[in-house]
Amino acid sequence: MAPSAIFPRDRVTIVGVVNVTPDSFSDGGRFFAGPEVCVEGVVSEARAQVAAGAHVVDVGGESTRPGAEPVPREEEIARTRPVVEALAKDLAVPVSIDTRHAEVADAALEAGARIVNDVSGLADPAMASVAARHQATLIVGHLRGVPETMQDDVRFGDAVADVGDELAASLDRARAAGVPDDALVADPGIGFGKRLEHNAALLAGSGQLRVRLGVPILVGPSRKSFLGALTGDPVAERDLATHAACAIAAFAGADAVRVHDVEGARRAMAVALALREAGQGLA
Ligand code: HH2
Repeated sequence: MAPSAIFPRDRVTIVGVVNVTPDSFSDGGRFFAGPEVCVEGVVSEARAQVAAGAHVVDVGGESTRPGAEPVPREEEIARTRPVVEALAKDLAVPVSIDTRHAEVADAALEAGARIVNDVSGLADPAMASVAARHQATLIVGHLRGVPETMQDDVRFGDAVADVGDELAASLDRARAAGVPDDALVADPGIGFGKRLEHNAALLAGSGQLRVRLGVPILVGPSRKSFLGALTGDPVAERDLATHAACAIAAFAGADAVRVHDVEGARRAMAVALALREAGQGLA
């Protein structure tokens, strides 16, 4: 499958989340039996996500929640590589590796992943060349600094303009390392060093970002704390709010959403896409 076929314009691509971490903020520890990752459990969850409508399954081995402790590379590889290998063999959809580290991405791409999802915006200088060498799709996220401290000093003039400019610079670095344009996806980094008003502006501004950057836009608001701040919902009850945020972003122009609840997203995206297309017809 060519990279451009994974995020086509005529659908909203649904990326299902499978975190093989003990400490992710909403689904940590689900697939751990003692210290070991339970690969069968992950395969069964991923199959269910694909049956529910996921176009991509995204595997992460390190939590990036605010204040999270970094995971040693060997540990992150030990968590993710066997899972990626099993999923790449088992699933009919592409597997993505969610990592900030080129070494981890390299191991996952060797094991059959087709997409690198880097929330750090290429903080590891080797990341883009690893993606290029494997002819992988590269999702470039927006993050100032590191997850440990990203919420400490948040300042934007105009969040959509600032994030757009900073993402454009990261995308240029990826191009310079040999990643072709049709293999690039940009993500404004919802919840990554942003306050509620920035998250809201970036989701509503998905279409502006798309025009500014010229590549597909992925958004990942799933279950994040700004949704709790808006609704009062605890983390386990934020899927409805997630689907509202994703639907509005998709209506505004987002090409892809990263979610924990794929079934709900499929329904929300069916409606959002129909309304977006109807709106374009009226323009
Ligand atoms: N958010 C998280 C992780 N990966 N990838 C992209 N492209 N965009 C996002 O917004 C994004 C992401 C954080 O959420 P989660 O994986 O649920 O939690 P944790 O980082 O605690 O594992």
